[in-house]
Amino acid sequence: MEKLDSYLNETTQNYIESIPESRLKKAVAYALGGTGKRLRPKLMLSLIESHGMDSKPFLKAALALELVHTYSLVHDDLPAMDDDHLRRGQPTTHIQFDEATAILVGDALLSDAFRLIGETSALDAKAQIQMVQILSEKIGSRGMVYGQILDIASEGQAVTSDDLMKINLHKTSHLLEASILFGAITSQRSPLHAYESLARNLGLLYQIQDDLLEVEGNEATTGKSFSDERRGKPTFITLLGLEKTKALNAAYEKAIQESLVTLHLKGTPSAQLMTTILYRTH
Ligand code: GRG
Repeated sequence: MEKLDSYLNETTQNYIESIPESRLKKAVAYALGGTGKRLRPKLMLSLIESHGMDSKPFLKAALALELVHTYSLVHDDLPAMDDDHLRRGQPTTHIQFDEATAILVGDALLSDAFRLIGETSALDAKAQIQMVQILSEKIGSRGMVYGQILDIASEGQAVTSDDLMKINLHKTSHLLEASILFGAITSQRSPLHAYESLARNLGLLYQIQDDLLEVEGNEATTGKSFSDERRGKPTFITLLGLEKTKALNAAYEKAIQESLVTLHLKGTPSAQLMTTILYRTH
């Protein structure tokens, strides 16, 4: 994973250098900094490496996933959305800069993501178009943005655990699905739906873990503020109780382990990364 971190640092730096000198450039660099884990590009790159390929030629497409993820966090933290002040162990972008700059940072990151896919010259045109279609589908009006509006609409409403699952599927799983699909397309794997289903379960587990960490962790270890709890938003724990939430977590963990066996990923970099997610403490 250290190799992937070093690759990603360099690619991120080159991307930042491609932006004209401006407040926007400084704020983009700031938003991409901090303690971000860069899970989404690592999911793609580690899957490529798991299939015995060098992931370096595909770094730009991997960075596109991190740009989209960072855009979603910067916009989600805005006062009109979750109104958060701490992200990745540092003040949120609109606190450090201002709201207009934070909106533009998100706009730039989202737009530039598609440029980076087009600039990944190791991918043929067919693969690039497939990735553009998948990413757009997974994050747009039927994906992550839909999840965000469902989340906002659910505030103050009676929400069931199924509603919460639907929100999480759209807000969290879909971008993880795109990340794994990017890796599967690059390494020419099929059937794609098997990889998609693995990522879907990983995203749902990730969100259940967030709820568990919110009870068991604190702001110092997670580096983000616990706005859900403060805003009285429902979580799996408030809806199902701690024991059932832990059981749900264990069921997703089992499904993920089974997929890793079916896809012959056990013992590969991809499985190692997923294990760090399964047993994360922040
Ligand atoms: C604003 C269009 C729009 C969408 C926002 C992603 C999202 C939708 C909101 C962010 C808040 C949230 C709880 C999202 C769920 C996904 C999630 C667990 C994000 C945190 O991802 P990590 O842990 O963060 O990978 P780092 O900082 O490590 O990259």
